[in-house]
Amino acid sequence: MKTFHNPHHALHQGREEMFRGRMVHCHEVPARLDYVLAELQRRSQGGLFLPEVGDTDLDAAIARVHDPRYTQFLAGAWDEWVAMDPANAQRDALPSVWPLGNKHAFRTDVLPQNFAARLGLFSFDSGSPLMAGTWTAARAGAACAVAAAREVHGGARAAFALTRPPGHHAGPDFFGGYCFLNNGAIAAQALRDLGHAKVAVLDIDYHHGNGTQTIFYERADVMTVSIHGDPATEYPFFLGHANERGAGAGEGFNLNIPLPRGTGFAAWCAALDTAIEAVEDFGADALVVPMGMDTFKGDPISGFTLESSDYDTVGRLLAAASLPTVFTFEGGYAVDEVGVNAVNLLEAYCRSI
Ligand code: OKP
Ligand code: ZN
Repeated sequence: MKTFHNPHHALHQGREEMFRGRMVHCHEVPARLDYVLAELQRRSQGGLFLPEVGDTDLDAAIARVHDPRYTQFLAGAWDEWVAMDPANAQRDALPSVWPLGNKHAFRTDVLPQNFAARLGLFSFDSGSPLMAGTWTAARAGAACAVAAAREVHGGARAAFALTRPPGHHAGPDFFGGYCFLNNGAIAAQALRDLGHAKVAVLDIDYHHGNGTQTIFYERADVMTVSIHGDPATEYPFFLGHANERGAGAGEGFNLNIPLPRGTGFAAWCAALDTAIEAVEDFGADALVVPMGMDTFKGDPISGFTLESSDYDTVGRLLAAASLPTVFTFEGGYAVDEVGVNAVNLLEAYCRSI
């Protein structure tokens, strides 16, 4: 399958994230993508391409998923951060105040003039540093998602959007969890707009795909399924429970399969079977797989115990769903192994179609 990779990803390179009262080094580093790219090259897996998506088309595809108030904020955020204090040019922007969205405790309809306040309004954690190149990197990543969707629409069985920052925690108007633009959701919406009637998103990252769930929660044309660490103990904590089934027209079109920290491949695989069955029952004619490799046993911030060879099986099982499929690169923080694990999955997928 073709891989569309983001030539600007390294412009986004966070220094530190806030974790339990102190600043710690960022896990989401440029080397993650470089290792996947190197492994794809080493194993001659498919071809490597840069996304060729015009600016107008790209902005339109992003606007189908994200609120213009939010994307305008992101586009100008760095300049505003530096305007607050010229010394900020040497620091990443991190939010530190939030308007507890859904509790009527604070207003979110009035846009504050203060930049730090808007940084909080449009985010949900302090672990997602924003810097000079974040917007350029995230936007070029969304172009990879659009290019992959077009490739699949054009008849390819599958395509891979190899990009960072990741996407699945980003919602219509918020960033968080290292994510700014929701690449998987942008691919799913692009597939809808290209004429696919029913698109499923099957998120296999360790963390719940809260942004994607929120984007499609009230829709019947895009089903969202996520297998992840139980939010009772795992990030992002405030979404991802099994009783979230969708709402309104979307009722029944969201499926969460939370699994306890420590879950091994047998139980994870059973969850994947259930997830694929749900996608088939839905009658999807295209699939998007936000592909997080942080289910790996060596992942420093996650709690499942998959082995490198298990990703062969994952690729084979996903191929058996027999659907045109876009893969987007999400988490995976065991940097030395992330390339091998990702390419194991993709190569097994290709062998099985
Ligand atoms: C992004 B993706 C770790 C605290 C948790 C956020 C994790 C975001 C994961 N020190 N930080 O889903 O892989
Ligand atoms: Zn993750």
